[in-house]
Amino acid sequence: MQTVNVIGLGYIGLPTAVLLADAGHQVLGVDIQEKVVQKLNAGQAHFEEKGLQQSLKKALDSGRFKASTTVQSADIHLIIVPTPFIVADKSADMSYVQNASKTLAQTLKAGDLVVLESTSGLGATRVDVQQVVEAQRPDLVGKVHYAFCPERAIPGNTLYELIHNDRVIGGTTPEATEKAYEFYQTFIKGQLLKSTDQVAEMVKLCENAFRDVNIAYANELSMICDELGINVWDVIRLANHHPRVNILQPGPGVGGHCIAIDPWFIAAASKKGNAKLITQARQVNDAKPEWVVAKVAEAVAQSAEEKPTVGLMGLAFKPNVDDMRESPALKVAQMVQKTISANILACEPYLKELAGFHLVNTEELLEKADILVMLTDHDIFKQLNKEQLANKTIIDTRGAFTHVF
Ligand code: SAJ
Repeated sequence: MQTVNVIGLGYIGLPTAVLLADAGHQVLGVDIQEKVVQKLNAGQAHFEEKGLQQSLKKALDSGRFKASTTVQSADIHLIIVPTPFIVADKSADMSYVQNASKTLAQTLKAGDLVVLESTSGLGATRVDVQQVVEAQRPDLVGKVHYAFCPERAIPGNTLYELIHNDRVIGGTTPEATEKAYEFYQTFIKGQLLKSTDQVAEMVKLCENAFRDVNIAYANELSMICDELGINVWDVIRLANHHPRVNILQPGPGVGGHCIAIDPWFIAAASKKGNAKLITQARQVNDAKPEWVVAKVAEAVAQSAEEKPTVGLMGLAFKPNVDDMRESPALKVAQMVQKTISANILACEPYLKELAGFHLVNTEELLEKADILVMLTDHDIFKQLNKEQLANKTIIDTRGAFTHVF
């Protein structure tokens, strides 16, 4: 058993904290949001994630987890705070990481381990954590261990993936790597792969850039096929029968706080402009919502109704989650609302309300919409049958209804 500070109780921090408590560690979850801390201590998770509510309750009942707005002395310190995207220069806002490091510095002691898990720009472990701590605590130079250990969990299956996925652990020194390895071994069942902080930082970014580039390929194919009147879903399904081909799925664009953002950090790091493909992929995926809006405008123009009703299906950034971060579906919805003259209805089963939108349930959407735009393929939508979708113009950005038609 070790004492652990988990700084940042968001989508990854909170699940990590409760898993650590379950593994027998004494965990203090730290968050700057007083409301979140109160809610958690009252046994209420502040976002939706499979199994999280029960795990939080269990962790609180065990007495090994509590939330607080202040850090305490501990052996291990995990920094899992947001690194928001700065649109202007396409870089990561490291101020939360720096502030967490400053706060931590006050309680650190010789022999402690500080691990950065937040997705960060390259070099962050040394610049935004180690150097910030050492500036505050010159007495601890060379006495605290620093490592980068990125998470790989997918929202919607975070608790399972946090434990079962392999993880890369990169210390700024071999001792730090070793210390972090020993700690992560206490609760991770996947393989722990030892490396350096710099390699680990790049690994995290390039995994998401890999997905982005491959989704861009699928999105580009979808636009070419549409132009040529070819069914892209059939093309991809059949091409994927080749033993060495695995084309991803086109959609309305790429969202979330990872894949749509991390590739920019690689591009920013290459001062010689070598990130050409990575940059191009970002542009293809970022432009996809506009392409979808143009499709909606075309359908509205061709409609027999004078002012047709457009039904937007799903606003979350991907299926079966309530997460709206960087959602391309939401971007489409906002552009449709702003630029297209039609009655606009939106259906997002994971949201009760959304400013600026008239949210309806599936029944009302199906009853009223002349044009249906499938944006986020939640399971509830995929269950619709041919009769329910009859007599509607359908723009299916996800291929969710390929089994129906
Ligand atoms: N998407 C497509 N086509 C696809 C797959 C995804 O359009 O074939 C879209 C989704 O609809 C969504 C976006 O891409 O808008 C991203 O969704 P995702 O489910 O692929 O990934 P995220 O952002 O939820 O989580 C990713 C994961 N990274 C990789 O798969 C390499 C996850 O493992 C990481 O932990 C997470 O980023 C992160 O935190 O970096």
